[in-house]
Amino acid sequence: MRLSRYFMPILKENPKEAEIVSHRLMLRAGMIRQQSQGIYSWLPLGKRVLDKVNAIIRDEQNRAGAIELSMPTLQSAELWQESGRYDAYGKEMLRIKDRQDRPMLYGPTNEEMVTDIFRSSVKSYKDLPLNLYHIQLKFRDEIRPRFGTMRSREFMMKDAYSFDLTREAAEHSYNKMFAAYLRTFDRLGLRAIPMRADTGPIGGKLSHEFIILADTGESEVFCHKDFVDFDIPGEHTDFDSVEGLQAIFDKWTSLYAATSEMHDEAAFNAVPEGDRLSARGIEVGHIFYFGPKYSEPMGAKVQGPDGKEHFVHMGSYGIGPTRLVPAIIEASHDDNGIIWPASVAPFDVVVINMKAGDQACDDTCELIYAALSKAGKDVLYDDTDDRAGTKFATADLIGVPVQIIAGPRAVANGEVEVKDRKTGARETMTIEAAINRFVA
Ligand code: P5A
Repeated sequence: MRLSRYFMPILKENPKEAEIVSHRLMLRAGMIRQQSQGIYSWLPLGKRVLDKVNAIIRDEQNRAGAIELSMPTLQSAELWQESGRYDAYGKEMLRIKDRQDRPMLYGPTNEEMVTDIFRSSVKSYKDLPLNLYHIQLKFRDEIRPRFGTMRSREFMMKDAYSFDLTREAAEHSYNKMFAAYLRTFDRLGLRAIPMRADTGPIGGKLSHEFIILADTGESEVFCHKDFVDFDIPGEHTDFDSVEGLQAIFDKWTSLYAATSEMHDEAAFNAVPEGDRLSARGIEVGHIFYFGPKYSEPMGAKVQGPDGKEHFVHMGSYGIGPTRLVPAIIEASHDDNGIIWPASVAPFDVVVINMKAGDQACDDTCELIYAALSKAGKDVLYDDTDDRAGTKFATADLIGVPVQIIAGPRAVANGEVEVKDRKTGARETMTIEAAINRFVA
């Protein structure tokens, strides 16, 4: 991508409305734009990061055996009347009428809709287990939308829904998502700790919130400090192994960890004082087991091996991609801007032409740009005629992990400078060596 032809509206000044660093940096880097309260456009740079986050989420959902579909944002009120949640959901639900005066709503979540899909075609236990997910916009008319896309009214959610014949089987489905979530957040460069949490309007008795520790987090959390160093389930985790996944779940729930709503002061005080971590956190995921809460009122049942009909046991599993992007920034930035983990960086490398119009600089940059693009890298080429200082500031602000800097003096020697955004380390090397670093 040539910066001269890209759309990346950088702000020079700090936006006044942004209270936390991620919101400030997302606005300054031209990643998002507020359209109305708690409703955002994702501009091209932000969209790239969001897409990469979603690709990792999708990859781990698929690995755990979940199957992707796509459900609409608008739902009929009837479904919600069946489950009994239409009235209970309150003012957070955006209610709409269509031209025939039929009550509709902008979905805040999809338990009802997916239960309807399930009951229309699954009739036998032989088709279980089943886990269906999508990545779709949701709307919740939050009282206090704030911090940009961290808590917005329209937001994206990956929501998965599992269906099983028995409670035991449903627990295995829960454990699959539990392990998948640990892997997902790890791949996003985050340490998320599962904590016992309140189930709120989704319901059920068992749930875990996945929390990132951050001073700007909205939740107050309490946990054992050892969670910070626990091992993440590996790439070859067998998601069909009931014992294997149970062992992961048991280990990750063996020590104290709870959000303020579920906090048990006495249990926390039993943790040795030096091991207690009392902090603020950002909830990036939340998983639930609620058994037949929706299947019973909505008549979602299958024939079991005993020939009888059974209401299915369900769980639901949410991750907030549009919250994850600012959460990653909260965890990874410095005074100059964002520092993206390589896995979600909008570009792998930025090539900075320090003297656009200078033949040798232009030729060198074009050569590097072409070679790296051909090698499948996402390359941003700063071919603008901005001052070098502006270019460096922009490259630092948008947080691309590696900068290749081509200035007249180095280029005259057949060299460029390679800068690591995170450490700030700079290295002068031949053009060929700079290319090989990515191509090899
Ligand atoms: C689980 C999947 C649910 O809605 N139903 C389907 C269940 N859970 S939840 O905890 O309410 O939300 C799941 C995740 O969505 C993100 N999220 C938000 N992100 C941005 N702005 C919001 N207003 C918002 N509300 C929820 C969070 O990451 C949450 O964990």
